[in-house]
Amino acid sequence: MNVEELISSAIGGDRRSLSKLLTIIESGKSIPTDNFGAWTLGVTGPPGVGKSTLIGKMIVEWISRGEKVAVLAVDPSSPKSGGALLGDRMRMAISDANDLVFVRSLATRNHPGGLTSFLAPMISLLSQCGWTRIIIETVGSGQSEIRIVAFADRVLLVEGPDRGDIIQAEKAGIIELADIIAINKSDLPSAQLAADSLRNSLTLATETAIEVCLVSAHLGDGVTELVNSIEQIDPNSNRDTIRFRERLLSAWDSRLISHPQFNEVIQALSAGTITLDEALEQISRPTN
Ligand SMILES: Nc1nc2c(ncn2[C@@H]2O[C@H](COP(=O)(O)OP(=O)(O)O)[C@@H](O)[C@H]2O)c(=O)[nH]1
Ligand SMILES: [Mg+2]
Repeated sequence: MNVEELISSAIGGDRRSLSKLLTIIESGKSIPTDNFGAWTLGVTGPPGVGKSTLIGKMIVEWISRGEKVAVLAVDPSSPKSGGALLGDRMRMAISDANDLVFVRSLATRNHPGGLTSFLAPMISLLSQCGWTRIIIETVGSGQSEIRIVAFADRVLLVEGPDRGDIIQAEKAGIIELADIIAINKSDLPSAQLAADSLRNSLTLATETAIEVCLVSAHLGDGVTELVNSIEQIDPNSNRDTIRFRERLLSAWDSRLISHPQFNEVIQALSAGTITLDEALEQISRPTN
């Protein structure tokens, strides 16, 4: 099948065609996609806080509301299938779960220039194929993850009951990107304290109130309320500026790193044959 045939087959619901098209996009080829104004949510937070487990629970909630959920997991340890995200019991309870959930893992290590140039077309394609809730899961621990999550129109920061992690997120600037924060593992005793102390520090630090929800992905507590709040997020909030700043920076980085002379210029710099200004001059010249 050629790309056009794959697209119409994917739009018709064929998951293998959709997977193939995502692989084509990931390999750097561009495919024609229409932008349907996709609904996107970035989910970020430190490893182990329960992002994947929580996403699984939110998927169940969305399915019950008639949505179809696709997950792009930029987290090497994340479950690779919708069934694994939902868990066996849930998968059996939702008989057509497999038609309503789609999961794709993306590895950052394959893409030194970042995932920037792939995310937008992937999101468009998924939306074109009828996926109404598109989730991007990423470990929120560094600049590149912040940039990935900035590609979503809504951002959920997930934290555990450990105050230390939350302080890290504050330092990394992730909280500025977030529309809503979920403190997961509310079944553990320290969660309430973590939520209270975060709420306090947020009221001091920011003018606009960011909602802090307590949830337990294990028990399912607070998940309906969390999804309700996420649905009410206005994607054109004042966080837009921060997001577009990150999107622009990541597009810039990715262009720089994929410049054919990038390595050459670094060599020349370390050999002392050119100055930093000359280096910049060389790699900011357009290549095509
Ligand atoms: N106690 C408790 N553990 C949880 C909860 N949600 C997830 N976990 C556990 O936390 C660990 C990491 O979960 P995972 O979803 O893979 O986290 P991720 O790395 O953020 O995606 C797993 O062992 C989960 O079973 C919760 O609500 N309560
Ligand atoms: Mg995960």
